[in-house]
Amino acid sequence: MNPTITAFAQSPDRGRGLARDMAVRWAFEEVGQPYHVRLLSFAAMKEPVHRALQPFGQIPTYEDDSLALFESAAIVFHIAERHRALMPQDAEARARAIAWMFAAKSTVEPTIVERSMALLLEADRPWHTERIAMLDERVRTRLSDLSRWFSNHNWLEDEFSAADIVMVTVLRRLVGSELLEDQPAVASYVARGEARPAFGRAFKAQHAVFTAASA
Ligand SMILES: N[C@@H](CCC(=O)N[C@@H](CS)C(=O)NCC(=O)O)C(=O)O
Repeated sequence: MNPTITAFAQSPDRGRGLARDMAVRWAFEEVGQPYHVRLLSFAAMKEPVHRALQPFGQIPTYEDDSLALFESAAIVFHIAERHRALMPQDAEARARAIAWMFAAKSTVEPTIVERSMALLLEADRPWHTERIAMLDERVRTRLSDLSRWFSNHNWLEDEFSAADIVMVTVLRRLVGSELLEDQPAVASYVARGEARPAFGRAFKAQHAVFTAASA
């Protein structure tokens, strides 16, 4: 049976491909694994039946015949393991690719998400300008660290891997912002990821949900 994932029935990103099922869709497309999608409303995500799969009431989740998983990076890693693809063969390079996945989710993503949330939810607060300046600076630091890496690497490891799926999807939240444009090496890395045919197919599939919901 093909795996089933969950995704937003109505994504708040208005079709920009930022919801975290995007990473999972992209991994499936890279390995050629067909999959089903169960679309959920915000209310359904908070129901006990979904929380049994995702304790925090979020998307995405993954289910196959024997396994249920949550956390997009863990799902991407599982897909890579199951298909023996998207991870370096060499044991040390593989360990480093895993480290990059953790880095994307625990070192890079929090700064970017905190800034996005502040822009979305706190714009009317008297301290907004000062706080955004501080959050911008934190993101700038991470991007400049990554920029050093991408000044002489195309991907996080020698070859494109699951770690790049996780990192590119994290960084895409900054597409269109000066923060990313100011770091051409990182912007080019994101563009390289987006140029992969598998990314294009995943984006199209997620975008179709947005188009159908807004029709
Ligand atoms: N670390 C989790 C984050 C999951 C997450 O934040 N999902 C968002 C959609 S991209 C969500 O479900 N938000 C609704 C909510 O938290 O109520 C992952 O990568 O899977």
